[in-house]
Amino acid sequence: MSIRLGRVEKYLIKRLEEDGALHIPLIDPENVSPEKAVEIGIIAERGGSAAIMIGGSTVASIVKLNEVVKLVRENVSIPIILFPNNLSGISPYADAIWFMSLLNSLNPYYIIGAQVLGASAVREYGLEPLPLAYLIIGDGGAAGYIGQAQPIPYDKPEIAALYALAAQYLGMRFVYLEAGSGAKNPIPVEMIALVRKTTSIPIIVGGGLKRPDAVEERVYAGADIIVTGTVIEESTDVEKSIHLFVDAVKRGFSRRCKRQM
Ligand code: 1GP
Repeated sequence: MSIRLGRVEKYLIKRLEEDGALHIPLIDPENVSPEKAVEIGIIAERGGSAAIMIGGSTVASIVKLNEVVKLVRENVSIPIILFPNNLSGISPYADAIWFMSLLNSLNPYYIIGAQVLGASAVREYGLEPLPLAYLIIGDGGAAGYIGQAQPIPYDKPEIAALYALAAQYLGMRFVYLEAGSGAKNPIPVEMIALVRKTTSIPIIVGGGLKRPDAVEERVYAGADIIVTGTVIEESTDVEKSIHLFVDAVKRGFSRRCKRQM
């Protein structure tokens, strides 16, 4: 019996094959109104982002989450992927969910407890689960605090690489290096490069990415998917912001290709 990939995962893999690296904006329903979320979604789709992620470390209102996901779903056709902080991050209106385990948490609830409690809702809602290893790097902001992480130090890339390899061996199909929303320093390029060298699953990088050049360098180092949240939510020109990040991802990937030739 072979693993049958779902529609969203197939789509992501195909876009990765075609475009090399991808940009995904993250919308936190605690930070933006449903109308602003729709605006970001429409502009992101038009601007070349691959999907929309919806979630946040402190999402508590399932009503608010559902409202945002539903409205974005009605206006945008790229996939909506939930980024849950807990059971309150599961909405029936999305396409898929990062079915994630916070591998470096000290609390088993965030490694497997919430997943056990949430699995039947994921099935009942028809959400596509995307198996994801979630790793908190540095202080990890609210995600690190809430998830009771034992954060991987910025200057210990070898630990992140070993976690990522273990995740791959456990059958997880994506790994997320998380610096935390609004982090002062994004994930170091040396860490991304070592994780890339050590594993073959797609690497998602997020947290504290505010400048296109920082995004370009992280894609050049080996990141496959770049997630930006705060910088787009707070932007006064969402269109320009999305355009700059999508372009930076493209530049980073084309430089990586040239280096490999
Ligand atoms: C947080 O990695 C994401 O979970 C995005 O972080 O809000 O800093 O872009 P920012």
